[in-house]
Amino acid sequence: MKRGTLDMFVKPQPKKPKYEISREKSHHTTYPFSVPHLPAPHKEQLGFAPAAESKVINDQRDLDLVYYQPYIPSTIQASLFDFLRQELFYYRVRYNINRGGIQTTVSTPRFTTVFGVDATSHFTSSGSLIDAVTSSPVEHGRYQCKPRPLPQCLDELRKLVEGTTNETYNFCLVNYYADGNDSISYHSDDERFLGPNPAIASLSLGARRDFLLKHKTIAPSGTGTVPEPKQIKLPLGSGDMVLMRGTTQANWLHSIPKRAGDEAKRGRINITFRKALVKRGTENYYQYNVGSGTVYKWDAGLGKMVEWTAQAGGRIQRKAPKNLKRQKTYKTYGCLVGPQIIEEDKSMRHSWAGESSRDLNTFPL
Ligand SMILES: O=C(O)CCC(=O)C(=O)O
Repeated sequence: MKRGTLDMFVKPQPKKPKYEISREKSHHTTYPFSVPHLPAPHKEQLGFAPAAESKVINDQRDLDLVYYQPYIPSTIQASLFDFLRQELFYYRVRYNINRGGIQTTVSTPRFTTVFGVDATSHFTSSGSLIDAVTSSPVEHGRYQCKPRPLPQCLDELRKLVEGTTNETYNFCLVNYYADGNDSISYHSDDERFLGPNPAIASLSLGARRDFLLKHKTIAPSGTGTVPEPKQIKLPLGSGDMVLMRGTTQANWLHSIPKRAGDEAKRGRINITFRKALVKRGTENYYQYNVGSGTVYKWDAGLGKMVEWTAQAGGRIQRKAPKNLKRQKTYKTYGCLVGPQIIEEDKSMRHSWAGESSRDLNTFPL
């Protein structure tokens, strides 16, 4: 037997990507590694989006959704998922908060990454940050975080979605749910830095997962009982897009709950396009979606995200993160807590950070 043949059986072999890799790449000083441009067949097929007519869902109080089932053509749903999972860099963010005087570590139960900058600044085509009004370079210290421009592959999607939804976006948040244990708890994207009635376009790729919506608590009026709006479940499949607009964020909460079963094991990517108006939005999005932690990259041979470092030409494989052991349900906040580590509850994060616009009658920027 030839030397190396045995190795083939022992070592996991890198799998060939199921998409054509473009030679052109997006580079930026803030990227841990460069990101290939969208494969040409993807770009071509995106010309056929939206792949289905949209359905407006506004038959419930304060709800205004536009649902495309699907938005991304079926010809590229799977390979676009593979491409974005393989080529982007992800984070598993942990952050500390002080809850009632106790230092607690919050662990985000999914991989995240983010690109963009709020409306007070722009990126030039060469990747420099300039002031949106004066066009001079952004002064040192405007941001504590390091904003990143959208790589070409996500910028192409942004332009497409802007054209369809008639809205403009300056942020792209990406979630990767590795399996059914990854989730996002009930929250609304109602931060003040998004302005009143923000439009958020949300694209799904990969495993089908339930998207649940429920109305925020309605205070009883003096004139009798208010009919409780029904909860909604949209079984988001690969390629689907939901536009949440109007009064939806101010009044409704949404979540992707944990799931058992094989479908969720396929992994799911969610991409949201949003528009942050002020620099607080930039700080918030980078803090909670990049943090200060380790970079993760998909390892096709191992079939999981692995820690990535620039040393040794890129990949250093360490243990993939294990989901935190559930220890106790913390009823008040509806999330899982261990001794001092809890899984993220986005709604808690906003109110603790004083960023929720829920209890404000005005809209201070
Ligand atoms: O994964 C999804 O569909 C929802 C993501 C979400 O709610 C968020 O990023 O705020």
